[in-house]
Amino acid sequence: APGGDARTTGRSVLRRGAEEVLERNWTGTSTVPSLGLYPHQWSWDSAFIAIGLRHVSPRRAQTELETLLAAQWGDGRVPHIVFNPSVPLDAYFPSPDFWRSSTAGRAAGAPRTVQTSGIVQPPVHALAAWLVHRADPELSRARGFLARVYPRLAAWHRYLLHRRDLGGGGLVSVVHPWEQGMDNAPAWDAPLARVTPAPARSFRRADLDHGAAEDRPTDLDYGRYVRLAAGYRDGGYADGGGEFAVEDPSFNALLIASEHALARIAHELGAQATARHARAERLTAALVDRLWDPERGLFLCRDVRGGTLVGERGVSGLVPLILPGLAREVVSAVVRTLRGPHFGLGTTTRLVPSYDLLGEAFDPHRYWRGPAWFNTGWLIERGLRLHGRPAEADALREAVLDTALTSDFAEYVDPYTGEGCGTTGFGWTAALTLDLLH
Ligand code: 9WN
Repeated sequence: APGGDARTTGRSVLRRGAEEVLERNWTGTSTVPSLGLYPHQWSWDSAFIAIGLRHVSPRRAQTELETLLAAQWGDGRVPHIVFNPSVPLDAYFPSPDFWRSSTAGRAAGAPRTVQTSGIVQPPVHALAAWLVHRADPELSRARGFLARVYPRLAAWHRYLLHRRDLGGGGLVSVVHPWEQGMDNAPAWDAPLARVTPAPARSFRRADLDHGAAEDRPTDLDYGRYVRLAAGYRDGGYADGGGEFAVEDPSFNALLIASEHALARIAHELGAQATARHARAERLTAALVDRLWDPERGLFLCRDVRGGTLVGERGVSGLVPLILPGLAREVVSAVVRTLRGPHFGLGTTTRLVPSYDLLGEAFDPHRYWRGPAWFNTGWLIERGLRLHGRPAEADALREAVLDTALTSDFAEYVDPYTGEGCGTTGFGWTAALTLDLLH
């Protein structure tokens, strides 16, 4: 049919476009999220990028993860940014002279030769490593890929589970909104309100050279981000005492999914896997116990310092749909919420907004306060498929692919119109497009 031909052509244009973005953003050892706005290596970006890159070059996908893991700290943390020394200091803020990892992070075992940030990002890496391995098991075995990354991934999870259980209930806390990856999500507003912002004059934002101010976090948010990060640094990046600690559903769900992947990796390497699967199941139970809200039909963030659940509905609360061990009634409730008025999937929207369409803080263009992002779209698509909802998964996949093409691989888009926001040529948008095309 002529319609079918047009679609096939459209898809091959999309595939070529996505491959070109990954090619342009490749530095030789890793892929930058964006040439202008984010010119270094980011932790969870690299995991998502490797998941797409495995379809283009399994070797490059392995290298992507190996480069990131080579910057791991002695205490097991995987830093959220690995800085490229050939990029000028003022190209991104906060730069290496802010984090001072090799001096301030000495006690925590920061690497000496490479500069990094001192906070972390969501642990998508073991999941990515497993998917990368499966793309070309022969090459992976020949290079000893899994055998080399396994101990590092295990130490990473150990760090999170042992040093970051700040609420004492078995889940991991983030100590900075940048760690969770959805930087200005409205769920952070209440816990962040306790943090005195650093004066706007005390730092210079480089992001505004590349992105429209209306699409980015506000100066007030930045003041608080800077104050929190500086406090963590000045305490030698030791965990426990900070004024911000939040248990987030997406961060913990990604850890659980990665723990299941680590079990598969262990099994592939001939080691014991059952203890890891069991741990993932215990963590799933803790997630439901501590963060599930049956009335709202989604997971919430727990403000550990304030001792309360935060009543905001965000996409983070839907991401646990990726978990295999979720009870049937929880799955049904999450899907109902996804399709209901707060997220509108299949009715008022074709993509998943990052925040409640009916929420007071909703803004269709401002970063994580409404726009649809491609990594969360990919995760929800995977969750729908896992839980036997192929029609909904297919519809979401089509919408994500169409929007990637029309927005030129935007960083995020207006959830109603699909209009691109932030930057274009964005790494994980291109990579996850490729993965959905396969
Ligand atoms: C701070 C790189 C990163 C993503 C985050 C996204 C944004 C950084 C920023 O860009 O955060 O880490 O400067 O705004 O929120 O999820 O990893 O793409």
